[in-house]
Amino acid sequence: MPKPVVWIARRLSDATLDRATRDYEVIVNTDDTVSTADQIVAMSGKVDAIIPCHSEHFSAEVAARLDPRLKIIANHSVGVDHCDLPALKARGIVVTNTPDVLSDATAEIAMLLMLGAARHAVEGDRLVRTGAWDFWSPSFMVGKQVTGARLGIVGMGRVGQAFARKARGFDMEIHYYNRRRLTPEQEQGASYHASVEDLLGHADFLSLHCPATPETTGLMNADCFALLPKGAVLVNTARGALVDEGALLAAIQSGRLAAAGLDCFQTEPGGNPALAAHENIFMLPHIGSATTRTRDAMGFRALDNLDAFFAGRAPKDQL
Ligand code: 8YV
Repeated sequence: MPKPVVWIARRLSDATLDRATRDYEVIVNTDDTVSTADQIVAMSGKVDAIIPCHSEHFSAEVAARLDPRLKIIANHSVGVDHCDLPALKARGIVVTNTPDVLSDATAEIAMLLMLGAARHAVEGDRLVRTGAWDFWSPSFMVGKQVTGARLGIVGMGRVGQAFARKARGFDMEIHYYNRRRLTPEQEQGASYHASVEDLLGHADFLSLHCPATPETTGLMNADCFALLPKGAVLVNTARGALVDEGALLAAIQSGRLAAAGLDCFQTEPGGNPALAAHENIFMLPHIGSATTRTRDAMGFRALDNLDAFFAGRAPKDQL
């Protein structure tokens, strides 16, 4: 039987490409560019499966135009907000993602952003790097202490729980909002809040870990920023769509927020120049899961899903 044909839409890790090439007939986008809707539609007529990243958009309009040859989209991402799931389902296309394997790497970036935002990492680095560091005083670059502070987590799924585990190493008091309350075993002493609004007043640091959906888009708006304790710090490693960036800017300018740490933005790639003007916003270019180990694990998880599908089994991560 001929091997299924798989389009790998971005340059995945070498180990992933080696395994994919061993088991499938593979077409790799070696240019590593983001494909347009027309390019995705054109490729769908040549392949049985696609492994895309969050950068390839499968909107309802794209889904309607996909070639019937395409049977499965095995995402190399845990987030699937770039896929219109009902529209793909209506076309009979199976969609999978890569949960679990990126939780620790993403939680590490959340920790980096939280610490960096709290302790003036951007300004401090700039001062030393540019030779502008010509002064020291006990009142110089005084930050906000993370140890023992209250951490609010919105979305206590795999990444949220991984971040809570790491934050416990800093003796943080964990508060969370989640659609469903966790079991006491999963909570590990964290305090549950039945709404985001209830949570916010308890969050000296607030970290977002929920998916971007129509319900969570613009979740952090002006009203929500106003409910945070004055001088709170926002961390976002989930999706840019969760934050109203105009409201974030206003909260930084008013001092309602002392700082923010962001790995994702409404516009990606690119970010937001108005936010970039503030050194108390520590920013990274969507690299939460970008470690060698995690990239391999994400690629392998996507391939595990393909293997199951083409062996006639339900993929573990079918959505
Ligand atoms: C990835 C992500 O870098 O998994 C996700 O949802 O946003 C990131 O971890 C990206 O999607 C890789 O495809």
